[in-house]
Amino acid sequence: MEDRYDHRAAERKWQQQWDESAPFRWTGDRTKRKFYVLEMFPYTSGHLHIGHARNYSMGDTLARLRRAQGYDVLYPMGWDAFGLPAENAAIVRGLHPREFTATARASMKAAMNRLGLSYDWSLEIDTSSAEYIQAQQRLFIRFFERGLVYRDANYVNWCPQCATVLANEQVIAGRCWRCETQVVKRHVPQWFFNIRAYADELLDGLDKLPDWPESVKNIQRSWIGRSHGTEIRFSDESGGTLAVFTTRPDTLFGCTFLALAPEHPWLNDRDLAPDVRTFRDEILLKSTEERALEEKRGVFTGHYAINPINGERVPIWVANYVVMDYGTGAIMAVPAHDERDFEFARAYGLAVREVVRDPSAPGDTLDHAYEGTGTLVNSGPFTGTASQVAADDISAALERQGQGKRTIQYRLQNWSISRQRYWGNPIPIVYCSECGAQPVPQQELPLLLPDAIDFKGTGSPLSRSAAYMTTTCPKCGGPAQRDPDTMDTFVDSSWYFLRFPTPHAVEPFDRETVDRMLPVDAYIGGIEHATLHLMYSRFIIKALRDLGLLGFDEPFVRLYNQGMVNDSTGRKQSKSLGNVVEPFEVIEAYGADSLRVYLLFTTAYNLGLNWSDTGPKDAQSYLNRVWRLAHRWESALRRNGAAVLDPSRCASGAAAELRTLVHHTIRKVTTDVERFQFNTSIAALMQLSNALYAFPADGDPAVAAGAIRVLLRLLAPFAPHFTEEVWEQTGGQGLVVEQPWPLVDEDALVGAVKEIAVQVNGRFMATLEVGQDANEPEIVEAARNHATVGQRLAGKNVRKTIYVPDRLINFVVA
Ligand code: ANZ
Ligand code: ZN
Repeated sequence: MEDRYDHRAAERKWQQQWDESAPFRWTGDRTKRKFYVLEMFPYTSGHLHIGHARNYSMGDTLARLRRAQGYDVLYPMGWDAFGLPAENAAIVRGLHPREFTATARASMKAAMNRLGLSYDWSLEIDTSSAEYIQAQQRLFIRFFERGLVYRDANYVNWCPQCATVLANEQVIAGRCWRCETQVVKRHVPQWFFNIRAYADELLDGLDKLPDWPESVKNIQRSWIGRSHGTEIRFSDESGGTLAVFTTRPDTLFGCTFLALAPEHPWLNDRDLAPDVRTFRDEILLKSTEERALEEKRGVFTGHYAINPINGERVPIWVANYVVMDYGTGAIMAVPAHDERDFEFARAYGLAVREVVRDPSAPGDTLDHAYEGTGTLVNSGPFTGTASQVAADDISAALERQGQGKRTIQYRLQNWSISRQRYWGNPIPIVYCSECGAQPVPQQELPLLLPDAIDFKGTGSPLSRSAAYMTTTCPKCGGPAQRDPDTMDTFVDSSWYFLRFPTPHAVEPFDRETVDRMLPVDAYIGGIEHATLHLMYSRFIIKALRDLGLLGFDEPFVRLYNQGMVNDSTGRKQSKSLGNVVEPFEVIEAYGADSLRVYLLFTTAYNLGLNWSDTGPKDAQSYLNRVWRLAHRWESALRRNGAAVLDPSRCASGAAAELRTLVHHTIRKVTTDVERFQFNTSIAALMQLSNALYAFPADGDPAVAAGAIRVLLRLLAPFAPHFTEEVWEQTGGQGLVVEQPWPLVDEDALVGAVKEIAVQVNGRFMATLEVGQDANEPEIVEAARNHATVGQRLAGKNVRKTIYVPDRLINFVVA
């Protein structure tokens, strides 16, 4: 064996070999248990950054473990290729987006290969390919036929810089998620996915995802924003009606005015005084966020409505704090009990009438709104009733009169998917003046983008291509126009994980295969996708299930949000700060395996990692230590080619101790990788390496060799090139990846210790070392006697003790 490990030569050699022999092919072997590992596929930006490297190292390590354990592993990669990066590059550099995408894809793929990632590249997909376009258009048409996608003219979020519509999820603090330009409202015809039809299931389904981070589930919960209340119909003087949504029907007698959002359609049907029109037009230009930052402003429309509970006449105002996309876009204002209404009423001298008495401050002079509950006052027949009871009684009374109904409101809006951009999947719909919107016939799919396009001007670039736009109606054969828009790229990413098993099929996916391979067992990606991608994907799966196209409810059973890789001082990496670490340079200097080990060893996967320039070097030193170990025992290794340790040679002394540690390490690495605790698995491997260094020089060489082989096998998912090279240079049998995963021999652990995590009320308190054969009562006893735990439990009543064998013990105290 050579004296030193040459990472450049070894990595080149093994990558080439993997390329040729394709050992990572998904077999689809139905006799095995399936396992689907997936990282959120990247935009084809052209740059693979160090955060990607960390993310993909995690998925790869898990995929390698699962394969070795005998699972049928699906671990694919693809490209979220449509979208603005390519289109903007095209505009700025005069490149066609297709050329930009092809180059970007090639360089990112090369970088992935240099990291040694074990994707099955035969399953690669590209959302901008004709195959994918075709498949998605088929899906779109199925949704269209079932009314799950519909067209409507609506006020939408508009980014003046990107000249496109944005979904609510793409507006961050009032700004475009991409270019940070202030978003405004525009009235445009749009296609919408009816995601609201699934609001309840999307919300309630979160409770059935125990292996999702609580933070993501909470973001989704508040994004869906389910609210129980009453819709109350006020009539206006011209015989029309105005419905308001309130969560406090008990305050109806305190309503002193109505307020409408500037977008409210009621305003379209009236003659408005000039000052009303001016105010309205001014506010319409502002984003919701901008409006919220302003002081509360409004204007009286000159019209009145009738309060259905007492016949009172109340003025109708337009106000900047009422938003169109919640409830009905109109509110009954109750200044005495709503802080916003109070502020508004004070500013314009509108009446404030107390109807709920604050039990803690009777006789209050109303210098603020009281938003709590209490006993009703000034409320006709309901006076003296408790507010919760009154809420029910008033709603019931309104329902009897046909002037109200109890409803549920959601913050979640339907998903607008029309984008006035070129580089996206064309919407396969044709407009005929006779027949209306008609889907493009199946045999004409895919509807592809025209190659030649004019990016100058506003609106959709496709609308300027006469050759593209002009067509005939599939129904009557008359002249017709195409839809000038393309689909939001989040449509592409909302179902791509169904496509991998059959990347070239005509049908979007194969039901039998996806029913077997999905849900994804481990999905890895950033928390920034909590509301966009992760909500859309859940919706699409539920909709496809209801269309009878697949048979499961959720796309991803386990979700892992990896932490960010920051610079050494904890700042976010950015071009402008000049602190970006290039994976290529690190790989060149220290090797891909050193980078992988460093990225996984340094901290827990979900924590931020502050880059350290010496980190990859330290990881390299560790690998070199393992190399020297193999060098020292080379001749023994040559006689012992497999990862097995013969128990009959380990009866006592150093050999017995080493055998115990080996099996302890197998267990630790196996369970820790399964739980995404890569850092502690690597720590265990280091510990085993140290023990091997301490193994006596005159000890049994067969024992040392067997232990080193196990070490190499366990290290292989983290450092795949390195371990193959050691294996080969020491005459190992076959390839490391072909070796089965070592099994724990429980006999070896008798007398050894195992680690149990101790929690109190679910909070980690201590790690307990107990004998391998300790039973539950002994462990409970030991945990109670642990200093920290004992202190925490002192004088407390333990209501429940939860024991998860070999893992943890949790005391629930009052
Ligand atoms: C009268 C009232 C009286 C209200 C009171 C509150 C307190 P959540 O909990 O978020 O569902 N509201 C309804 N639609 C609105 C819109 N489009 N724009 C701005 N505000 C709107 O909030 C529901 C409450 O928010 C509703 O109940 C309504 O004000 C307001 F003492 O109605 B309430
Ligand atoms: Zn027609």
